[in-house]
Amino acid sequence: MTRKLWIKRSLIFCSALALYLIPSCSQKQMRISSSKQPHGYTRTSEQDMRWWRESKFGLFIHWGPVSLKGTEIGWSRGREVPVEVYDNLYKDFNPVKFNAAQWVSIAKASGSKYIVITSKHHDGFCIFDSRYTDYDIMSTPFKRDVIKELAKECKKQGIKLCFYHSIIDWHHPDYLPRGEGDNRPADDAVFERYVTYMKNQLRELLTNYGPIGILWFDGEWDPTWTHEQAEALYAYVKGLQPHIIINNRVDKGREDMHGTTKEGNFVGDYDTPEQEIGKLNKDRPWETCMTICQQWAWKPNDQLKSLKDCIHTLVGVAGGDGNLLLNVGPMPGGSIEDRQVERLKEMGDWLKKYGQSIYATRGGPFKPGSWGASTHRDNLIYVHILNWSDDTITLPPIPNKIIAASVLTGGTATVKQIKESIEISVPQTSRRPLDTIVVLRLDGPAGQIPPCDVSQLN
Ligand code: H79
Repeated sequence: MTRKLWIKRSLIFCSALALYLIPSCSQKQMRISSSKQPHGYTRTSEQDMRWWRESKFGLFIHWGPVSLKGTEIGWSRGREVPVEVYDNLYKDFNPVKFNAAQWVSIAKASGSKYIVITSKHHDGFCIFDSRYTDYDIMSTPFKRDVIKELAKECKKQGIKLCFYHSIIDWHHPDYLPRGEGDNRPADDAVFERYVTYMKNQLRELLTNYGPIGILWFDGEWDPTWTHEQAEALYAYVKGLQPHIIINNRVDKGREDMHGTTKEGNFVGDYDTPEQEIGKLNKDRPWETCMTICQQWAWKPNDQLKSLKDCIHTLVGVAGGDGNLLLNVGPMPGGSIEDRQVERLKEMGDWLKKYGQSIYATRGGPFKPGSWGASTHRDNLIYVHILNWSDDTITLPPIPNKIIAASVLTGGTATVKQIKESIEISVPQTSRRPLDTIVVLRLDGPAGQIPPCDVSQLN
């Protein structure tokens, strides 16, 4: 056992004791901030979800020693990269160009309001200083706690820091089942011991870096992870940070990559469609996570999405009442590719001009489709027209009267409201290649209008 691990292990006992002694205090806080559910766990209150709901746009960051190989984080272990090679990459991980201030500035310039970074992916590598393992950033030649530096900068620049934390951990000797190509015997592995390890690390993450916005769990699908463990984990995390938001991947209710949660008493505050835009849903909060290229972790010459793709995704997501968590994978040297930074900046520039039609809006009432999407706030509906097949777009009727109309993206529009429909015509010169946004002012709140289908003839 290394000296560091010895010190780490001897500290486990003290922390465990401290944890045993404080629950009454944390439970008290929990009751104030969250509503108690019949099954003894808590859900995050609407008030605590509000900052995230209104943010609409976050930056996802997948990073680790695997960037040295340019293959996928976690998944390439035992596939493209042999296990022994993968598990030793950290010894060469020295991202000297890492600059927390720069990363946070990039996030801010993109218009995102929160950052979710992989504190640990399925491969088990910890990008933070953990006393419970030597497989962490402090054992690399870099020896700097990336999370600590980011936390400081996020606080300084006013952006929420959040963690992606994988329940799957193919590196930990007690995690079961073993990952692909991993031939270590499993006879001595005790899964419960792994759960304790994970909880200890979550306590580090939730006590050493200030307030954390979201815990974004993943890798909940192995049969070793159960609903009972999920309930306990949810309550544990809430006990440490009562205001934190926790995604649905903490529990077993997720329905494949659509990320919706099936009927049942599952814990988790929001749904998580992956690499696809979620369907309009105003009852259950959701967030699409999507890569800016193809791979989550950095890959040389990966295919970058166009600005149009990115904006259409953001608009489609907002129009469905969701959030967008757009992912970048920094390079092994510690910087983010210039072309990705440029794309993010372009999104930020667009949001600076038209962000009022995205931030703090809700989705609908006109359901998103190939024509575009709509968002609303108070008495305003923002009609985002993304594709034109005709001079006029026909929307279904609404109970409210339209008392004024304008084009946020500049130019003119003619809006005709009749009993059967709303007809919007925008001349060629007023149409914009990314998104033409027509603002309808109603005689009452748009939030009360039930979602309605837009004919696909548009
Ligand atoms: O962190 C990102 C992904 O690494 C993680 N979730 C997002 C947020 C994720 N974990 N699992 N999955 C996504 C599903 C992965 C399926 C696949 Fe595969 C991985 C398809 C291709 C690579 C498994 C391995 C199936 C084929 C090869």
